[in-house]
Amino acid sequence: MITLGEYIIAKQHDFPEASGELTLLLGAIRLAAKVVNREINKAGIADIIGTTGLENIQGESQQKMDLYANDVFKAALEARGEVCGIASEEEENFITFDDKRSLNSKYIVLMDPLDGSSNIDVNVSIGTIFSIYKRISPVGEPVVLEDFLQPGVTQVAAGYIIYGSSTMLVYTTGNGVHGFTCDPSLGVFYLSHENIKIPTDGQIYSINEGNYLTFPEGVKKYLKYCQAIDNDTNRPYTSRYIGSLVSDFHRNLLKGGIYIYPSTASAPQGKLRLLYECNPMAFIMEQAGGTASDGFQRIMALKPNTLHQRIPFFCGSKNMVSTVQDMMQEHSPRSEN
Ligand code: AHM
Ligand code: MG
Repeated sequence: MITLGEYIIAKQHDFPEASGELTLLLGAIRLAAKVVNREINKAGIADIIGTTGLENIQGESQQKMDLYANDVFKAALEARGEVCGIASEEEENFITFDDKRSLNSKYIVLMDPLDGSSNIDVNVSIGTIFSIYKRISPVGEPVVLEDFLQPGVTQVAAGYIIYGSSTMLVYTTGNGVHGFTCDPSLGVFYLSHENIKIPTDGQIYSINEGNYLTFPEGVKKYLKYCQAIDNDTNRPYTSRYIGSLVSDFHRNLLKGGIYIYPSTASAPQGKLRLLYECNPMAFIMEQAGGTASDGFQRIMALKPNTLHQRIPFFCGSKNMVSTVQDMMQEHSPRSEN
């Protein structure tokens, strides 16, 4: 039985220049995950479900647990002094940690502290998503916006925690994707899924089909393709949509499938955030052998413009994403001209 802490230290040797800072940083995330997990597990009996009556910067209603998780991760990251700044889906602006030790650290963290949190009231799995970069501003100075607007290809590490029927932490540092399951009696994460690979061809598609009428033509065509009967390709595929990105992603990662959140009439750029949701999931997906795209281009190659930027997201088994991309291309305004 290998614990997450032991595994991270063992893997540190993959990086000859490693100073141990990333190891401590991942340790802070692991600790915050355990605290949030404990609170989520008693959500039904404590006064922590429901909304705060407030909205976040994107005009979405904030759940009490959104804010709680945000505070826990922020405090854990600040306390260890291994991070010079963070940006969060729940914060309007990025935050500088300005004690001397933090200012001298080289890492920044971007996070969605509690994704899919509207599912908490009904006891459905939710998650935390995080992404780690090296700052580009000089060490010793406060972080600047440009530190956070780096393309996903520069990520040093990314991961998620899924608070589900069991709690798991899945992460990559660019050397494969590894999953750890929490033993609740000990509060310890043990290695349970080493080197996860997504099947090249999957049979599950995950999308909020209620928005069908305003999907791009390429997506509509792909959905009809998924539903068509064809023995050779095992179609029709199975439709599964929890409405909790981490859970939908995790299932598809293990079983093979595609997750799509395209542009819709009410969300012309899609709903998901490039920095807090799409880039980290794209890094994990690529490391597992899959693909993540905005329908046309690789997600991780995009240069972000703003902290809370949204982007259409097509992510999963390589051949599935490639098929839908071809259909998007075929129906793009450029190819129709
Ligand atoms: P959130 O960050 O506000 O929780 O929103 C993201 C969530 C994802 O977890 C999920 O995949 C998606 O929103 C569901 O959206 P919809 O209800 O429009 O299908
Ligand atoms: Mg989210």
